[in-house]
Amino acid sequence: MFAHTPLRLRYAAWLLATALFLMLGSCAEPPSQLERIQEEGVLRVITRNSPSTYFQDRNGPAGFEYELAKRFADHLGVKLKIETADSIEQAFDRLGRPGGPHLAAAGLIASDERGQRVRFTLPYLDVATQVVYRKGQRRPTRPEDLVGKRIMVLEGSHHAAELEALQAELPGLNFQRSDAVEVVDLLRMVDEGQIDATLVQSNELAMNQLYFTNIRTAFDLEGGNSVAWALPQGEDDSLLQATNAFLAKAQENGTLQRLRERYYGHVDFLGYVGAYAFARHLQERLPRYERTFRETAKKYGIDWRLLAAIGYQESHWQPEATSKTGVRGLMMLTQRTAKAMGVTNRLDPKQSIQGGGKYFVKVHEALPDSIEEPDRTWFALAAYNVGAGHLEDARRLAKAEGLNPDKWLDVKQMLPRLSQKQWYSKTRYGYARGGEPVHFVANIRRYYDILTWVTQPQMEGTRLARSDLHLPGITEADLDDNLPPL
Ligand code: BLG
Repeated sequence: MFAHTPLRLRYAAWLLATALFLMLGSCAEPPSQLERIQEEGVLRVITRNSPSTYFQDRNGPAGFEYELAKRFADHLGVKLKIETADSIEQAFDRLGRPGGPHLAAAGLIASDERGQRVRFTLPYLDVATQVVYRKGQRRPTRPEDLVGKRIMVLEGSHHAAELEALQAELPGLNFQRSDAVEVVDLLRMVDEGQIDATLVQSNELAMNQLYFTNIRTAFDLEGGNSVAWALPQGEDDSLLQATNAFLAKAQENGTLQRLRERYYGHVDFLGYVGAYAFARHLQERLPRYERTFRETAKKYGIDWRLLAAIGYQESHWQPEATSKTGVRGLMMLTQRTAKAMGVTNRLDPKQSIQGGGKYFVKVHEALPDSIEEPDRTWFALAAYNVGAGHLEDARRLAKAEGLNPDKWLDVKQMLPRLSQKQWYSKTRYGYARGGEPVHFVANIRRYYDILTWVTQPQMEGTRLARSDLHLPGITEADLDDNLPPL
């Protein structure tokens, strides 16, 4: 039909269309910040290089803030570009600059005061401010008890603001601010007695407790705090809305819960006493065996921290350990396994670690090819503990139930059946304490995570400096004494 329309008219129609298009184009809003980010394909996030935010672990970049930001970038379909700030102040400063980061994900407390400078997203973590002091000192129980103490906090931190607020009521209260230290330095200073107290966020304390044996919690300051991301001030709220929608979803679908559990769950897992015991064992025991763990792991091409985690689960790194069933040594070898691995003395820690490493690799290699990593590692751990035969029985039970015999999540549900007559009577290898490998694997995974965490490169200095300390007169028996309750 259009073909029969006179050319003049067609031309007029085209002109009209073009004019309309141009008009619409000139009236159209400029792209929003969110659209620009998506167009550019990069989300720039500023954070701090610290245990509770961003650090390198065995698989590359990690940290609560990093992982959450990475998920947000993935959600937007863009790349994540991380920059790190040397101080909290610097993070705030750079945030406002042209071409600066789009948001700060740096464990920031969303205080009213800071709310004047930045726009905070929905909170994603509730924390308390905890006052910590050195074990053996009189425990402060309320703000008044801090008068006359040597206290230091980070410059520009919310804790500095909290102390200033307290000063209004307690004029005798003094404290120092420093921008030359990190939270871990403050904790070390309390641990070593250079200062009497500091203030930390409960999540940061949870992560750092594993290094410091002398740190104790005095009390929590009143009123909880929320941690949130910060965006620069501005009219355009497209990014803020996208961020809040993302955070709300992460809360709803359990992502936030999983991240909290992964990064701050160590202390819940170990318990407070267990966390201090672990810190002591890390200082006093691990250095004696670390070289053997490293050398053995290197020989077999595995991560030394996995071997060390097996050793911690088996004996808490004690070479003379003996189980109720007569299995012995740091890596808890049965007599038969020890013999097969060429171990002549199970109580010799070096032999035990080498034999344990060799055995782990042997059972790992012997697993069916259909089992892939990381499950393959969990299966190998289970075989280390319960034997390959019983593990095979559990895999057969899984298959019969329509579950996947190559997935640890499925097979671990079947293992406990090996101790129930109705099930084990029909298996090839019969009865086994099937619940044990389930706990065994779960604990080792957790210890492996903890060890990865405490041996990450930027914390290595802390750990090594401390383990080099010569503590005269400390015996194994002292280490096993019940630790005093907090
Ligand atoms: C493991 C052996 C496996 C053996 C299984 O027992 O010992 N692993 C090692 O020696 C490293 O070789 O498998 S089999 O050879 O195929 O039969 C089954 O016999 C050791 C386990 C036993 C367990 N700890 C390493 O994980 C143990 O001591 N359990 C008892 C704990 S308690 O005393 O009741 O608390």
